Amino acid sequence: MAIRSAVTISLVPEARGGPFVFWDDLAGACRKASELGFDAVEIFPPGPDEVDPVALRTLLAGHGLALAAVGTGAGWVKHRLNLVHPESSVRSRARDFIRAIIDFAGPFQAPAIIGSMQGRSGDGVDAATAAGYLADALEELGEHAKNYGVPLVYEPLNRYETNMANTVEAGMVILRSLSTRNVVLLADLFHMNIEEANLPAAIRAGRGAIGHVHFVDSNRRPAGLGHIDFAPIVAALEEIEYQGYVSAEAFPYPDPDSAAERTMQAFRQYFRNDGA
Ligand SMILES: [Mn+2]
Repeated sequence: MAIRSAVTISLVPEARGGPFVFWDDLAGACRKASELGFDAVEIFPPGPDEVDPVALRTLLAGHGLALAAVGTGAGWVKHRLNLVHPESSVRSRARDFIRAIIDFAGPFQAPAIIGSMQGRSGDGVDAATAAGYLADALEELGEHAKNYGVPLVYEPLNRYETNMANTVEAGMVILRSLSTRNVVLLADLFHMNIEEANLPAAIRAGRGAIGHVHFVDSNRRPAGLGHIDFAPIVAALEEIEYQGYVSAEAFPYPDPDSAAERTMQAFRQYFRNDGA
């Protein structure tokens, strides 16, 4: 199994302005992704019940695409839910939302991603309490994902978006504290560019823990349109025998089709498995 390419599609109007390559039109985005040679799409849905799984299966099969992963961030963006909220009813609804996304994505052999739904400590929850809430949720949801033979993906974010885990190492500390072994990390090169001292070293240290990659440049534009030096990062991913997706979670800069094309150019340039 080689490293595979994916591209993001947002179906959440409230996320407009966010780092997603394609927007709103699932069928059109799948057609374009397939034309450009992507292996898969990563979907950011408004909720677990808002994409018809039968229609999605037909669409993916028709375009020869896999589902790389499904984001859960609409729970935060649309409903202001998160896993470390001071109110237990909100935490519980956050878990329900993510569990339902796992149930949607699982039959496609796709993992759910916890990014913004991790919330942050402060505002009524101290750091230790929040860490406990997050760990409990990862235990339960990670075990739930096992029902589908997929991991649960946890994403460290930069300091402006969370204080739960900002680096691969901080993410690994959380993973090591869990009894479930079914949670993996998302290495998002945009967040890492802000937080890591050395991106290739952080990836090498994440061997065995990194299960998904957001392939994006320093300014959150498509790979190649910022100042990240990708060659040593790709070498580190190959060195740790990373076998997941590199998924373009980037601004649709200068427009969605061009962003997808630039990403595919970069993918072909850097990853050996795509006929470059
Ligand atoms: Mn990301």
